[in-house]
Amino acid sequence: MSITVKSSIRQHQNSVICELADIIEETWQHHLDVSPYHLPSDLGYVESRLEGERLVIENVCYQTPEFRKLHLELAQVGPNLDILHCVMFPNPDYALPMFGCDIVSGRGQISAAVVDLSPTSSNGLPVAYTRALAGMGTNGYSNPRELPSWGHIFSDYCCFIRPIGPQENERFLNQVRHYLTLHCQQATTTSPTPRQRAEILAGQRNYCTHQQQNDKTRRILEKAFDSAWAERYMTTVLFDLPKE
Ligand code: 18B
Repeated sequence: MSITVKSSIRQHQNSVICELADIIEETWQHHLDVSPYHLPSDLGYVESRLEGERLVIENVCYQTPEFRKLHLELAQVGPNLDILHCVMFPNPDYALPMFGCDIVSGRGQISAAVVDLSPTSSNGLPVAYTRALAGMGTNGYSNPRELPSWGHIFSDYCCFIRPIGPQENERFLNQVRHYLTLHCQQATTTSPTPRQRAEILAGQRNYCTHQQQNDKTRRILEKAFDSAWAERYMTTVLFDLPKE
């Protein structure tokens, strides 16, 4: 299947976010056998008002044999705050880590750029990942940021930074491309291990319940809607727990 939809808020967003959205979709399309994934019908495109400013959310969702859900989300809060959010949720028959990425840009300056391949197994990341990610993380960036208390779910290769200038923006884009490509290549060459399903499910649940504790994300959604809506959105769209 070919992905041709270009979302309408994309052309108005921070250029690093636009570039990353293109990289993510191109990499998925090149490496994976994607088919549509249907979100609850009222949650694909969402619009609200946050303190008098417009909040627009656009979701792109797919599934593949190896991933129960691929989620790319672009959000814009008023004229000044742009957000990219992306998570790849493995099919629990596959012992794969969680790919996650978030960029938050305020008034044209990125304040937070995060990418990680986070383990779902108590043994940590598979060795093919640790080999390919050796030496990566926040190396080479001038402003690494401190992870919040729930951030122990991330791997040693987590990159959480405030990028400064075009060189660091470019470096971050290339790093995300590397993590994504590695992950897609690993996914399509990994055999399913249904006997490990319970452990993998527990690992995904642990990841999602900790991500749901991100108060900065929750606060934006609560202000634009209300706390019940924010809770539903965080637990059904952003970080839904896999069914048995
Ligand atoms: N997130 N982010 O996705 N978040 O979704 N994000 C922020 O400069 C949104 C993920 C992560 O310091 C901030 O401080 C909204 C994934 C971490 O306490 C804002 C949406 C990962 C932090 C938002 C969204 C992830 C963070 C503050 C839905 C990682 C730092 C920006 C569209 C894989 C948390 C700043 C802290 C921060 C908002 C990480 C405003 C609304 C997948 C670690």
